[in-house]
Amino acid sequence: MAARMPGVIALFDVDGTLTAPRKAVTPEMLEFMHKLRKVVTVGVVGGSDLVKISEQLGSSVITDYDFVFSENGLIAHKDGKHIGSQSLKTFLGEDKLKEFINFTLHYIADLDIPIKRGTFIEFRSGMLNVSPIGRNCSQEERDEFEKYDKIHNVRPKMVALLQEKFAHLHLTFSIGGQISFDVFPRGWDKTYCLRFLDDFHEIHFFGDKTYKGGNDHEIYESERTIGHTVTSPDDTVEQCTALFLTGSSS
Ligand code: M1P
Repeated sequence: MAARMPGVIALFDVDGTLTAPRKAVTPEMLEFMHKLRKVVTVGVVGGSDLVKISEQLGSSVITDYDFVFSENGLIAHKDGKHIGSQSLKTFLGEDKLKEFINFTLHYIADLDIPIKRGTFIEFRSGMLNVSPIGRNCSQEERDEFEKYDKIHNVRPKMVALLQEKFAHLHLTFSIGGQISFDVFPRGWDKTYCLRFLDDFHEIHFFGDKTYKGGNDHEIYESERTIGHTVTSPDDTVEQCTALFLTGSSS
């Protein structure tokens, strides 16, 4: 570990960057990350909660990486230890939360889409995850919804309405995956995790949704990071090899 680049960290989004969306990491990518970690500090920052990140990156994820930021860093782990968490419940209070949840569930109840399953709102520590089809749909149903949404804009239309209706709550709505969107207070996007990285003068961030409106946009644009847009996990490996491993004996 002593040979690692001092003050430099490579920080990765999960879906579309280290794995295919909502799929498990490949053994090849795990091996690559292991190799990379020998030359540079490595962290991951995902919009998902720790349970889903562990399903994708493995049950030992919090010790496999130097930093693991779930829910954008609203839950933070360093060297396998919990170092911070944020609570949406404390921040908004029960009344505002209830107002938002009630309205959203009514909206979904009236929504005419081909199929609905269960778990329309997932209550996480620092955010709500809202899914018009319901989170416990199958992989096939999830893929179908994503296609349907691209044509009918179910999520963008819903987000536009909620943004207007709840403007007073100063919330951010982020469409980061296939079937849902995340809702959290302004500023609690992926830049939130940067507060845990004050020891690093060079923060390389890799993500696929770096465009405006994507859930990697704010951290990609941040003055504190050097942003890299990737098109797939293979592209992540290629870009990291060129940046960190070319010329390295590891
Ligand atoms: O990591 C991106 C997103 O992954 C999931 O999205 P979906 O289930 O819609 O594909 C969710 O965990 C979401 O919170 C997260 O931002």
